[in-house]
Amino acid sequence: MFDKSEVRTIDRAVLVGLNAPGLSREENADERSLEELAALLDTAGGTCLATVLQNKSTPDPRTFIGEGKAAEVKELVHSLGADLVIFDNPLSPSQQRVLTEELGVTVMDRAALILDIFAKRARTSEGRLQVALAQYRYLLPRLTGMWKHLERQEGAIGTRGPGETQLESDRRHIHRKIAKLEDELRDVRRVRSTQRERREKNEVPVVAIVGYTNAGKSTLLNALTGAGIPANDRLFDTLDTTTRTLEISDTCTVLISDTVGFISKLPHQLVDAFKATLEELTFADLLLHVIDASDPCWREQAAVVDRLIIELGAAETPRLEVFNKCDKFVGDILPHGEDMISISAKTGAGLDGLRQAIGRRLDDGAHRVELHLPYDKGGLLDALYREAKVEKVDYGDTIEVTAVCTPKTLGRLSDYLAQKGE
Ligand SMILES: Nc1nc2c(ncn2[C@@H]2O[C@H](COP(=O)(O)OP(=O)(O)OP(=O)(O)O)[C@@H](O)[C@H]2O)c(=O)[nH]1
Ligand SMILES: [Mg+2]
Repeated sequence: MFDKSEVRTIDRAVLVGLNAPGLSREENADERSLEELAALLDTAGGTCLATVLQNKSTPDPRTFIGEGKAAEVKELVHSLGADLVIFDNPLSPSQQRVLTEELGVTVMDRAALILDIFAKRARTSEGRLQVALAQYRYLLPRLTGMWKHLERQEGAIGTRGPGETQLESDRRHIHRKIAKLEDELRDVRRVRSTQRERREKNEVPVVAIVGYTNAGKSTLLNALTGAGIPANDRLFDTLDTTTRTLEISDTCTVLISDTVGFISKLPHQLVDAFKATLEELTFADLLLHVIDASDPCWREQAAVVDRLIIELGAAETPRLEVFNKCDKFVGDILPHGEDMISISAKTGAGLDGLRQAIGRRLDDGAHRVELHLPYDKGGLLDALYREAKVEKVDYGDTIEVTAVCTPKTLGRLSDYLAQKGE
């Protein structure tokens, strides 16, 4: 069923947006958001033939853009030979149905296009599960419309005709599918939580890289760790989380993860379905919010990311704002201040500063020290194994231990210090 909704490589589309003061920022469209929609279409393999931006005080409940404008779009579709119309704003299932009928070609909204891109990009089984779940959730309220459309064609009016029966069984089928996918994702989550427990036990701090799509998250992880993740100039290049270790100093190592990118009007079905992946954010010790400083819309993009971080329950997590692509920045001064840092993941500029900034937030001031413990104080060695990272133990005249300790542990052992580390 989903194959049909996929954007095929030959798809030639007219993009339509409605700018209405009554709509919320997330629901509204303007020239910039239409440009972004064209980039999304390009990512999906389609071609943009024309864009139409309608200004109207409030959306039309039936046709969204109004009867007159709908007729104009129909005309345009016809003259350009388009086979698809994509709305930048979210359409209700009934508006989508009406518009499909009136325009005579497939009509979808931005959410459906994003779902399509995710479906194409998903590589791992987890990614596929998440996307399938989001697609079914998106489809469910739209089923009615699909069958009503058929009923009318077949002339079956009123009573529970074949279409309605089909609708019921389809709905049950999809509910079953959703339940099954949720089960499978729960299993994935269980694996994740064991991994997390292991990390917590090891007390390795976790850093999550978040940000708008195409901001340079994967490029940054590659630059810091040589992770070798593909980083292409297209939207939603990364859908799977990659985690690597990063040495901040010789006593501080962190785990750092690349995550899926955010975008304005990200379908909430996707956010829900990707919660397992995005949970990385909620248990991270530090978020690196990567912002493309060379994009004139970086403020809006950063605001979208901020809102999603709150929605995902990570509002309290400490955050560094990382202004990336400063090699391409054209303004006067880069944003600066506490918790802000400018870098270029591409040229490497500012990466040392970023490492230090991460270190300042996560390094608990641990030191590598050598301790000489008398044999009758063997209990201290047990304490060290519990509280510190013991690297080496030699049994000579005393128990000679090399360990990385926090200042607190060190305070109790200062009598036995042989020689201070760095
Ligand atoms: N000029 C410049 N380009 C950069 C920089 N960092 C990343 N890029 C480019 O920006 C594009 C996107 O980079 P990615 O690292 O894939 O971005 P991402 O945030 O991982 O994107 P998604 O995975 O799609 O969400 C690529 O073409 C990178 O080469 C930078 O510092 N300067
Ligand atoms: Mg990426």
